[in-house]
Amino acid sequence: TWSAVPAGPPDAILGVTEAFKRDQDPRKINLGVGAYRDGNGKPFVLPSVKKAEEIISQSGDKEYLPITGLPEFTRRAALLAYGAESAPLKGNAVAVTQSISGTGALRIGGAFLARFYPHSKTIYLPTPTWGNHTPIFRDSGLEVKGYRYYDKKTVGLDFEGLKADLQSMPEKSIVLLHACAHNPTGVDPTQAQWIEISNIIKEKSLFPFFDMAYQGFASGSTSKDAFAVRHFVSEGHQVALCQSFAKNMGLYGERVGAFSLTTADPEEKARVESQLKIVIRPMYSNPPLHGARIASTILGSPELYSEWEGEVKGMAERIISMRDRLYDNLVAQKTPGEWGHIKSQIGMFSFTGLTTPQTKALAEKAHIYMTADGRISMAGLNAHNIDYFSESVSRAVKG
Ligand code: PLP
Ligand code: TYF
Repeated sequence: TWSAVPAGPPDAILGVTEAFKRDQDPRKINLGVGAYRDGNGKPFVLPSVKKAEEIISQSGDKEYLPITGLPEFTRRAALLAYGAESAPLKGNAVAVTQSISGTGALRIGGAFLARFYPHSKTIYLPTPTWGNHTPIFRDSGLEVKGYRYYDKKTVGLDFEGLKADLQSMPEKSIVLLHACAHNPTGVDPTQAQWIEISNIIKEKSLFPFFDMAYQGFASGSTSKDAFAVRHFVSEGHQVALCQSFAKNMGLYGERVGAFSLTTADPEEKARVESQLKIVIRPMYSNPPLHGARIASTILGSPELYSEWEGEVKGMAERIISMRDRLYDNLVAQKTPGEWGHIKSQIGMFSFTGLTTPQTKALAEKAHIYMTADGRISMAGLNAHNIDYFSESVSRAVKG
C-alpha cells in the first residue's frame, strides 16, 4: 500500500540532536535545538513550576477542557501579552484560545485566516525564519512568500530591504513578525524601528501576525519584550498573536500556548471565537489540561508570578553572560572577523556567521553540533564548555 511513499528528510533542527546522541566523545556539545540548559548543561524545571504543580496536585479533576481551553489561563495569557492598559483587552474585544504551544497557535491562526481573512491568502515571512513557519502556513492553506530581514554583510537587520519589501506588498497582505528574539538570527528591530514598521504596515493596511515564542527570554522583562505587540495594538492595528510558554516557563513538552485576535468589539469577538472553536474542534477537540493549569497558577498568584519573573530574568541573564564570555574569548584568541554580533544579538540564539563547511568541521573534529546555517543555541554553553567551544570555533575559522 505504501510502496510509493518516499522517505522524507529529517528535521533540520531535531536531526542535529540525533547526530549528537550518536557521538560518544565526552567533550561533545549540542547547540542545535533551542531549549534552555542550566549552568551544568542540564534541562531546567523552574522552581515556580514545581511549586505550581504541588498546588495543582492538591485539587482538580481530569475532565475535558472547553474547546478554547482553560478560561483563567487564556485570560491571564492575554493579559501577560497585551498588558493591563490594552484597549481591546479592557473592552472585552480579544478573542483568545488555548493552543498546543506556539506551533499549535500558528496552525490555528493560519487555518482561521485561510478561512476567514477576506483580503488576502498570502502571508509574508522574514528571510530567514523559523524552519517550521513555511510548512505550517502552507499546510494551513495560505500562500507563503518572503520579505528581506537579515543582512549577511552586516550580520544585522536589513532595515532598508525590510521597509522596501513592506512597501511593495499588495495592500492588506498578511505579514508575520517575530515579536522578539528572532529565530534563527537573534536580530530584532529597535523600538524606533518597530515604530516605523508599524507606520508602514498601517499605511499599506497590512495585517500583522505576531509570533511571540520568547516573551521574557530576550531582555529578561516580559513587558519590555512585549513592546512590539503592545505598540501595534496601541496604534490601533488589529493583530493576530501566537504565544508559547515552552521557553519562558520551560514547559516545552507540556505544550502550553495561546492564539488570539484583537477585534472591533465584544460582539465581533464572540463571532470570531465561535469560529475559532469550529476550526479547532476537528483538529484535536480540546487542549491538554496540566500545563495550562501550571501556567495559570503561576500567572494568577502574585508570589509565584514574581518568582517566575525572577527565573525568566535569570535564564536571560545567563545567556547574556555567555554572549559576553564567548565574544571576549574569540577576540582574545584573535579569531579572524568581527564578532560584535555575538553580544548584540538577542534571545536564545546566535547566528554566528559560521559557514556550513565550518559547522561540519566542528561536528567532525570537535564534536560540536549546531544547525548547518551556523545558528547556535546560546543556552547550550556554560562555564564548563565555553572555553573548549571558543577555541574550537577559533580553530575552525582560522581553517
Ligand atoms: N515560533 C518560533 C519562532 C519558535 O522558535 C518556536 C520554537 O520554539 C515556536 C514558534 C514554537 O514552539 P512550541 O510549539 O514549542 O511552542
Ligand atoms: O528553533 C528551535 O530550535 C526551537 C525548538 O520542530 C524546536 O524552535 C525545533 C524544532 C521543532 C520544534 C521546536
